[in-house]
Amino acid sequence: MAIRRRWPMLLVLTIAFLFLLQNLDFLHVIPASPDKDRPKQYTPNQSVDDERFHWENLPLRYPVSSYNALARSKKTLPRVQHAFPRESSSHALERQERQQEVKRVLKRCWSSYRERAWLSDELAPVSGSKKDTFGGWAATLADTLDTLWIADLKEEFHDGVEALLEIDFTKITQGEINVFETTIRYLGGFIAAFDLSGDRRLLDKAVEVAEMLYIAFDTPNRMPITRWNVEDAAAGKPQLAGEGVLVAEIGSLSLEFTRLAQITKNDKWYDCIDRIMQVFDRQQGSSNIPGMWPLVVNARTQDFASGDHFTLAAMADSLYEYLPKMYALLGGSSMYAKMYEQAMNTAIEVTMFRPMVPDNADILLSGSARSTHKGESSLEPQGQHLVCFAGGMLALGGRLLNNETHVELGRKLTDGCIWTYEATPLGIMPEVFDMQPCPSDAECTWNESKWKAKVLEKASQDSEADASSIIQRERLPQGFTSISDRRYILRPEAIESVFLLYRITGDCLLQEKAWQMFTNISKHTETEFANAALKDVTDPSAPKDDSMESFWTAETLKYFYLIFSEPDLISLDKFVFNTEAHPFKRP
Ligand SMILES: *[C@@H]1O[C@H](CO)[C@@H](O)[C@H](O)[C@H]1NC(C)=O
Ligand SMILES: *[C@@H]1O[C@H](CO)[C@@H](O)[C@H](O)[C@H]1NC(C)=O
Ligand SMILES: *[C@@H]1O[C@H](CO)[C@@H](O)[C@H](O)[C@H]1NC(C)=O
Ligand SMILES: CC(=O)N[C@H]1CO[C@H](CO)[C@@H](O)[C@@H]1O
Repeated sequence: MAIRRRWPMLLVLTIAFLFLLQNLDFLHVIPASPDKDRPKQYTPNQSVDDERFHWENLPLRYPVSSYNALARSKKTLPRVQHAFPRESSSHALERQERQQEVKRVLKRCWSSYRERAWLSDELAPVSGSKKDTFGGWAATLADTLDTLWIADLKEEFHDGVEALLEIDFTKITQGEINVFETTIRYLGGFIAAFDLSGDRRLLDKAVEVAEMLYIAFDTPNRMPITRWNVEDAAAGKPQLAGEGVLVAEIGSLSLEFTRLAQITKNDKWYDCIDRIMQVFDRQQGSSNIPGMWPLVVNARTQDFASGDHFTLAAMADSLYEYLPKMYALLGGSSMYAKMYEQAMNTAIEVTMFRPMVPDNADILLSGSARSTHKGESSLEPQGQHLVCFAGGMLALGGRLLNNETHVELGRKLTDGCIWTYEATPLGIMPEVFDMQPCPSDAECTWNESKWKAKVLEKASQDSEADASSIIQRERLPQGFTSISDRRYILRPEAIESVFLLYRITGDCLLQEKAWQMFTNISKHTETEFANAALKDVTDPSAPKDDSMESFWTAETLKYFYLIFSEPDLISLDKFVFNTEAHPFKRP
């Protein structure tokens, strides 16, 4: 409390001082264009005479001379959702029972958070204590609001909104914040909660977070700092964009800021992300694997093409996911259509493979590619839980851009995730593992001795062991050649794609698979208070981790709830989900 009170006064003095300094070289700064003829621009309700620090009053070192304007497309995009027929009453009954079970788990987690970790970032689900992991601004609360609304927990929602209004985004509990995580969880959470409820106070909160994040873009080339020291920024210290930044972190801020620009009719919010996406667009053909961008890029020199590691998986993921989603949110856009199509043409060819599995299932996984010379690449046949989003992305992109091949490939990738869930003793997929690619997608017959030979090769450090003893010791299900991370951290990506594919294709089998995933997950992760991450999905007796990240209630349970809802609840023709499962209204 003491810190919270003292902070703003200190800052006001520092800023006043820096403002004076700044004014000395004011002539070097290009003045921002006045917000001309935009009468409808939204003005947040902020009381200016409170004692809080206001980010929007911090002078910019590098203001923009004219904003890249948000375009409004008149195009009608193709229908995304399947035309669902009327369901039978027995199907409806079973579906509703399943949905109530998801809701029960959600309520249980929420009341433990309310009781034991209120206004902290996370509940610690094993010990029943709390922790701050994302800036200390009540991440679970901000991230879960829209889930509460969707699951018709309106009392909990309103209670949450009241508490949220007290969260002060100038109160920092850690030196550095992750701009991407703050954008997708907090900004995305507030925007979606506003889009659903229409409560203006949530929009004001979204603007408050965005005004803070906007300072991360205040660098000479307007590229944002992705791991950002908030205290230094608040003190007005000079900033430079990073030289090695993850493409996911710099490339997936676009949906949130674009939606904010649409709601507030303020181009400032679109401009800041458009400058980044223009660089991705211009350099898409220049990397070693044209169409894709390397995992790490240089934001300071704006070199987005040099690097040798290419993947749709961790640390790149939502850069690609946001391409078709931006297309949807903008109501069509030739730049995003081109970026999506070129990226997928390449990714399908160089990262996706059919693994050799005992039942010869016709499934796909998405691995990584290495390339040190333009035009050549080698596949790393890794599977990750996180990359399971890719099935849903391709199905959505395929519908929006009329490419049935993408919908089919999206289904095979989703089936790959379902398959790996079913292959482990707990019925839950591990974080990271390897499988053996078949010689071709068409020729893929299980060969046990080939699998064992690969297991031996991968475990080369124990030359004495034979394949069978490695398989036993490592608890490798048939088809897995190694498992390098055995955890399940309550992640959403598999159910996310199962949900999207269900809404897009209408295949009821996907609801059955979702139910199986849900029952296994809720059974194995349940604790006295809530649900916890698992240390090892291949060992039913393994202990749990004392962790429940906010995406469990923000994403995982939301998608489980929605797959058992009527298909017009958050229809994909009316909403687009950000990468934290926050639904934004499509214009
Ligand atoms: C603006 O916020 C104040 C509280 O901060 C509230 O009393 C007032 O009613 C709000 N005005 C509008 C127009 O919402
Ligand atoms: C559909 O996608 C595939 C793979 O990306 C591509 O090869 C094909 O040309 C696309 N078809 C159309 C009609 O765009
Ligand atoms: C299985 O793979 C081994 C090589 O690992 C090969 O010698 C054998 O012929 C294969 N079996 C079949 C039925 O293809
Ligand atoms: C491994 C495991 O527990 N799998 C179970 C997952 O859930 C379904 C029922 O929904 C069971 O049939 C599986 O045995």
